[in-house]
Amino acid sequence: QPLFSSKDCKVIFVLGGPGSGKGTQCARLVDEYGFVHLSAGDLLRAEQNRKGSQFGELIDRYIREGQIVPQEITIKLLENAIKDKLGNEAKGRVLIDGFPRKMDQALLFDQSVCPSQFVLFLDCTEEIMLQRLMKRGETSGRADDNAESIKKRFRTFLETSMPVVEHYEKQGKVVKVDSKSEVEQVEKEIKEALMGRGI
Ligand code: B4P
Repeated sequence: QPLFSSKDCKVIFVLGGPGSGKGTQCARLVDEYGFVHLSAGDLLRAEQNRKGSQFGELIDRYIREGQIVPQEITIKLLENAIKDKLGNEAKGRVLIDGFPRKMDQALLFDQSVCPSQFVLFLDCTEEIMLQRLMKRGETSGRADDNAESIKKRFRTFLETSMPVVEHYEKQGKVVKVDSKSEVEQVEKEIKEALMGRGI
């Protein structure tokens, strides 16, 4: 029995390669649609920096290496964040960006936290994603916005995260949007896609 009912808690996963625009686009959708936006990456970075966290070092290592942080940590952080933002009954719409990035996370979340509605998949090329991340790296201070980490993140995405997208595709749950163009254009296409899903 999942912790939250999918009748009350409407979960949309936002997936795409590193630099495909997940965080950027989610931030733009929040106000207009009344979504609560949770970023798996942001939650992990916040936990990493939290004083007294027992997972700080471990998270730092995984992020630097572009690897998937163990699901127990990520799922617990998401569960707490949902309760925090939506209350114990979790009534509302949630955009979860950068999650699930691995099959085990997808299955466990759908089974034990809340069955997701669908996946918004941002489709981009590695060439464009690399350019965006290197540019962000000039100012972000993020440990993983450098050429070496980015290469590893691309690999993890292809090997570990794409199977998740394929899993949901088989269930007819993937809404794919081209995210190669500029931010405003991508936003427009996402809105059209959401309308197509009755949102
Ligand atoms: P994330 O924090 O999710 O990082 P990301 O993939 O780079 O996406 P982000 O949302 O930040 O960037 P965006 O494309 O919007 O993950 C980082 C790491 O955390 C992972 O490698 C992993 O180690 C760990 N992690 C995260 N989730 C996990 C999970 N579920 N399980 C385990 N571990 C997990 O933007 C990138 C740049 O492009 C920005 O500078 C933006 O301004 C620019 N940009 C965006 N759209 C653009 C456009 N259309 N045109 C031009 N520039 C654009």
